[in-house]
Amino acid sequence: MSLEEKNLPFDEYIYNDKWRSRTIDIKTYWEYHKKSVENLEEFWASIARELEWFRPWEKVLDASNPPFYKWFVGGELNLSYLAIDRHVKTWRKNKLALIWEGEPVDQTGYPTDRRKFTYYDLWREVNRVAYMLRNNFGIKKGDRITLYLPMIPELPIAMYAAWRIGAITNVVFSGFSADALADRINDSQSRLVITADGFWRRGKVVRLKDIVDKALEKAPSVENVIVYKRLGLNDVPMTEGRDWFWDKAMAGVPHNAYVEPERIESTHPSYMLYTSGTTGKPKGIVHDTGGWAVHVYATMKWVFDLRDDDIYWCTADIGWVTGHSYIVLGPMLMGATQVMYEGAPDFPQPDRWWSIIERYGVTVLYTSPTAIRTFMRFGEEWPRKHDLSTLRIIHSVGEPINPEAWRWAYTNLGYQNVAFGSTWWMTETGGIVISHAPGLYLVPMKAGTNGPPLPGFEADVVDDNGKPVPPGVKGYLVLKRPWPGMLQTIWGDPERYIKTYWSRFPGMFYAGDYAIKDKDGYIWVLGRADEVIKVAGHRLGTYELESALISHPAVAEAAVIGIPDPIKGEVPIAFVVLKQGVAGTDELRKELRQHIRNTVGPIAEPAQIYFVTKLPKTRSGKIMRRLLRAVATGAPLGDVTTLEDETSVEEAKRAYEELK
Ligand code: 6R9
Repeated sequence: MSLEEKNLPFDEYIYNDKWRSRTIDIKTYWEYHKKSVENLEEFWASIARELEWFRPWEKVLDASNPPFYKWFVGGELNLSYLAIDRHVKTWRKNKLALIWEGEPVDQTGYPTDRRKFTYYDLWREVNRVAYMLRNNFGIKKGDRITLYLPMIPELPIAMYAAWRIGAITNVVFSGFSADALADRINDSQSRLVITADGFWRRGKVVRLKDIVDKALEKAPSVENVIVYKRLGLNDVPMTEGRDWFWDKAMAGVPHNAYVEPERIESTHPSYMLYTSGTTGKPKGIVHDTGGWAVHVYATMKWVFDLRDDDIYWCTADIGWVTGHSYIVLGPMLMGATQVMYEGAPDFPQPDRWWSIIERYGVTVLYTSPTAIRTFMRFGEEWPRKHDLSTLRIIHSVGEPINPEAWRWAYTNLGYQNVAFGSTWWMTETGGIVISHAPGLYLVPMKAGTNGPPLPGFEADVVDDNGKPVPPGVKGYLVLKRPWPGMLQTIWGDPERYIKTYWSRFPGMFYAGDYAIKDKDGYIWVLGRADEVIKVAGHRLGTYELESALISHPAVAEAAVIGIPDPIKGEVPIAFVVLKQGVAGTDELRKELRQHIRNTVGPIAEPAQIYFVTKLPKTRSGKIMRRLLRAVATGAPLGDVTTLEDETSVEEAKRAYEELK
């Protein structure tokens, strides 16, 4: 595929130098970039020195046992200290750190649930929670804690508290089901779960604790559950001796509790986060402490250019990596003021977000293409009702942004007067890798690109043999050097870490994405090259959906693929072979959808289910999902020489056409 085929605006440059950005041409940028990677260790060390270390590192990068790279070896630090204590010691002590707003509104549409925290407020809360975890629940360095919480301040507070004492957080997105939660608790062997009674979403109550109870039937490692009363539901089932409401859990914690931040080795894990890959169960991606902090801090400065007078808002959920790096850690490392919200973009009305931007004067917005496309559909009248002129930087993340969506947001949200980019990275990278950098040197923007790799990152696009492809030719995205925020391993499975990321192209990190490089060296990530799909920016593996379907008694076999969707980017569809004698009715379709919602989560519900009597397979029995994708998208079938039974494709076609 070439750039022209994708209809990308290859040569369209858009300059913008509002708000202090230094706009430079791409040649000058590459000179700067070259210096950063030639002197990689010194480059990263110079940034790391801007943070505060309890003990300096002895070695910036230990590359003696690749791909198990180690960063800032010998150094000691604490994320809770860097995010909070450090600011409390300065004039920022009483600066607003967090503005939170819940979903409920009064008759006039004004939010009724709002909480604001200064850095000092957070410091006091975090100390109390850390004290509770350590003294009341015996949590110590290295223990894993599973956090299954909605978007309420207690989620970041619990994370800082855990990191303060060296515990490893395992956050599970509150949209995942009981089974998905149980898998993640079991694999991480968590001793403690922190959750809430429930939360608001689009005017409905989501009962979270009920889901935890179901998960715990299958997760014996959990000794205690702490339940925050977000809603104050009075019928929450509590298991005696195991479950504690937050206020009870805090029993005996002094109001002015202080917990000395542990001196954590740079290489000690700070968090794990489960993510989907090509095959097998979701992998527990493990991140270190020091490298991650340095990577996130650098990108916070370069990409978001945060200053003390900024109001920053990242619309992601903390249950995904974007929320980890760019809500919980990043803005706090900078001593910034940020907004966090509970709810959905289109409730009570499609201007919820614009009203938030206007009411708090948001200056820097980090959001997703899927959200922008949703707003496009609602129309310009919604953003037009509000004054969004405070915005100076917008970035998107999670999937490729189509040029139309880019232009719409640039015009209707940014008034054609913002720096606006699409930041490429993934759970495994820990932080942004390819992006425009208005806080450093802004190169001309192009609608839909990711831009050049940031300084200190060597990204490239290669062919099947690992050779760089010429400009305009599609290939695989790789990273050619280790970087500070990189994953350390896969929890409990170092072999899989090597195999998944470092075996496809020896010596290079394989991202699993298709990409194109243009003649300026800008990278345009096109989408996944494997069985991962991005549904409204949420990363799912088709394998998880297939396993879920097969676990239903009516199903013999299943193949799931992602197909393009105008709003969500991609949606899953399923081809299902039923067991002998089972009739493929609409009733059963409904039941299977519900079954996926229960076993994976509502975000994974297939857009359509097609019943067939066989799946297209190779002679060796592998499902050829590529052919199913061709059937659903009308693309040419391509090479079918390995296909065992051609009628399987015909049948899939018929099933597809029938439900069109
Ligand atoms: C941060 C995050 C990673 C996958 C990644 C790629 C896609 C993310 C993108 C993008 C094009 C962007 N992706 N950002 N594609 N342009 N700006 O999303 O992490 O959930 O692990 O997903 O998302 O396909 O490989 P994660």
